[in-house]
Amino acid sequence: MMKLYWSPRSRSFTALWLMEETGVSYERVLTDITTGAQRTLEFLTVNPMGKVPALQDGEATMAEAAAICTYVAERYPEARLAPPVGDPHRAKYLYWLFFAPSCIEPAIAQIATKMELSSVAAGWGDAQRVFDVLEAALETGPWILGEKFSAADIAIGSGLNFAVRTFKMVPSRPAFDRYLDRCSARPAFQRAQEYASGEKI
Ligand SMILES: N[C@@H](CCC(=O)N[C@@H](CS)C(=O)NCC(=O)O)C(=O)O
Repeated sequence: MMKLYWSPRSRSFTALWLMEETGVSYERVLTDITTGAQRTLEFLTVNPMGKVPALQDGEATMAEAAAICTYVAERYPEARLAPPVGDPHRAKYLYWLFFAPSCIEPAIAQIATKMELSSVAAGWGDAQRVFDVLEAALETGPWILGEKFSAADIAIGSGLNFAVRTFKMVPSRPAFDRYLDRCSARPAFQRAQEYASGEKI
């Protein structure tokens, strides 16, 4: 059984939502970052970065929420969270999975720190461009790839949810609201939120 190392009120939400979407049993290993549990030698062997979420699957260990989304979607193909190799949707699927940590995350950090950078040099351009591109992609819906929900929605949806709803750093837009309403209506999202909020361990 996979072990998911997680902490309430953290980016663990993405991996919790993912695991809940698979319908597969998994073990949640509480690694409370407010107590320093992420700095124990035992945890550092799972993720030397000392950050949650992290995953252990038998002898394999890994971290980084978007990488966990990619890995788990492939480990459980029956959950249909990834277009199979050869499916033309796979290109955009991988694009959006990488867009979450490569563009949404730094755009949020840029807003939080008011950091000024050349948009030509910054890999994500700038926050305005990131959220404009995302808005255009979500205009049609219902999901980032169109009709089919995928692990890319988990990576994108949780990043957008943090930016727009949890931390209110990014002003909402009608397409974001419609998309986030659809994400948060999913039972797996709601179960993950119970853990992520600290309501349930
Ligand atoms: N790039 C990582 C970021 C994970 C991350 O920053 N986790 C934070 C909580 S949101 C953490 O574990 N912080 C504990 C620490 O740095 O000591 C991912 O996307 O999974």
